[in-house]
Amino acid sequence: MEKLIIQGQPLPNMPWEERPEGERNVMWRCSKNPIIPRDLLPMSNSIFNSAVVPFGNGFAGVFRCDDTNRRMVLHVGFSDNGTDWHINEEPLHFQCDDEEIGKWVYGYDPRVCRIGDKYYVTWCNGYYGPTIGVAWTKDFKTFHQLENAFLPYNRNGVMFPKKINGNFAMLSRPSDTGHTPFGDIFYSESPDLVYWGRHRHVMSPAAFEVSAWQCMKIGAGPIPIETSEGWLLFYHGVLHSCNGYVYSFGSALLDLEQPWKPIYRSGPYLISPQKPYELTGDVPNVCFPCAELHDPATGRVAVYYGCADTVTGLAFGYIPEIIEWTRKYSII
Ligand code: BMA
Repeated sequence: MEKLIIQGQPLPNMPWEERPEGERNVMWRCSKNPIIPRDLLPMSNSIFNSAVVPFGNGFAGVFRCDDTNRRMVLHVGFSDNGTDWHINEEPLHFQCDDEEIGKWVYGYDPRVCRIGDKYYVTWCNGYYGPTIGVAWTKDFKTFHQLENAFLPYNRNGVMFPKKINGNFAMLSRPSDTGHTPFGDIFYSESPDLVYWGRHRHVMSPAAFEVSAWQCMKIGAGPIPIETSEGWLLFYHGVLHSCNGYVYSFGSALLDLEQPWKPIYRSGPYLISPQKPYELTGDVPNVCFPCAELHDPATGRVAVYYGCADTVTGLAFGYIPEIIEWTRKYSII
């Protein structure tokens, strides 16, 4: 690999721990995991599958907080260091010009993507079944909700951090009304964030005899990271075991100009449920990444992932090593 160029704003203050002595894997967990407990809010049952971005001198985020009614709601949070979070007790309320779209039903698994001076939130939005809600904010106080991107049923809407071919771009995973037993990643473009089209297929689940952790369904995770080798995408994959679904995550590299074309895709997982807080909780055996922070100069990346649908964890790695590993163990 020629010298890798990684795009993004400098982030020397991002959360970070060096690879522990004796650690052989390409990514490793934060020693403070889980960094967000389930009951950080007085009325939270669980806080997981959440999204964070650099904001001001620190970080801001949109968090999936299921409450003690077990309703799926979103909350805004702030942090100076990316590991200790203050989450607003009041749920996030979107402003929307159209009551039909703005009527809150449920929302979960948010992603936050900065493009220019706006932060776009995409989430799984209840509208006669799950679909992809879209909103933007500049200050993490007022959020303006736009049209849902797609017809139901869809999940895991993940925007690219810049326009592609002059259009906004998003990955998503068409689904069903329940715990979908299938799922491919697709790519779509929009000139105005209202009308989405030019749908392209990106990746299907892998054959179980090739890479079983991702053999039932897959879905995009954090906002893709632009590098000179392609878009680095972390994505989750699901194995249907005799004990239920198991969610792990791996990595892929997508073509820069045609991101629906994967270049490499990891056969092995990067992180799979192995620690007690990943193995046990409201939904056992889940590692579900929704956000990342990275520092281009050092190549450091920190991935935020939901653990057992209950708490939030953080895993670290070096982007050049992850790309090299993805290439070396690619199943493409
Ligand atoms: C998926 C989504 C995620 C969840 C996962 C495991 O279908 O609902 O929010 O983390 O299942 O339960």
